Amino acid sequence: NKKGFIFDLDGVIVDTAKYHYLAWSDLASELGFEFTIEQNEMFKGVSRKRCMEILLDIGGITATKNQFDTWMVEKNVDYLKYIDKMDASEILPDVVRVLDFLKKHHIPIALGSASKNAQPILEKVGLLSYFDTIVDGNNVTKAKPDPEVFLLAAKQLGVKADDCVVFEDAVAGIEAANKANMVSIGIGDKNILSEAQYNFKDFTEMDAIFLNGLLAGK
Ligand code: G16
Ligand code: MG
Repeated sequence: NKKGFIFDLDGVIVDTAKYHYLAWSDLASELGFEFTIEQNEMFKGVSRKRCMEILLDIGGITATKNQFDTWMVEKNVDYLKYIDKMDASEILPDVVRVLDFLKKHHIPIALGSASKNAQPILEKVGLLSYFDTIVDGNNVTKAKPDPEVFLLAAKQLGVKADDCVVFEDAVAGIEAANKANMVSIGIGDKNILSEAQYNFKDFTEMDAIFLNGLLAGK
């Protein structure tokens, strides 16, 4: 069967979590409380709106609808300032090697991200042309761990869900991939991503034997 590969963005292709953190902590300090790097873990793979809700919870702040929206926009404007400075040097190790391997084998590739800034980030780092389709926070209604983002990506690639492989760094993303009946590959801490079918610290640990196995699989 024809295979399809789906990449998460933040934490898999680039480490934008650090920029999300800077923007959220800027907002928190403006609102008069501290947002820690440990708390930022909860925000990985989670939609902007949900992050805003959690942040206000942490600060014990009740916001009007207006304030909520204003602060969310403010955070994003701040975040985009960091994103604007990104270039190819921020691509995580061996991501390009894996993308090139898939291209060489004519495997369709999708992005499956919760971010609404996915396309400009891929452009910034020069990877946009690798992707046959981008499914991101602008195209889905249900956030991870709902499988919608990955199911839509499979559909747009013209590949059956069972024949898709997902690379993810967030617990919610692994759960979404498993629900979609896809091969789930955790990129990051294997203790945190224990529900993944396979675990790798990063792409440098993923050799051609493993990748060939995925192409031959099932
Ligand atoms: C990413 C990040 C999340 C972020 C979300 C929305 O998800 O991991 O921390 O809140 O996107 O991003 P934005 O504010 O740019 O729309 P993923 O799925 O790419 O890891
Ligand atoms: Mg991620």
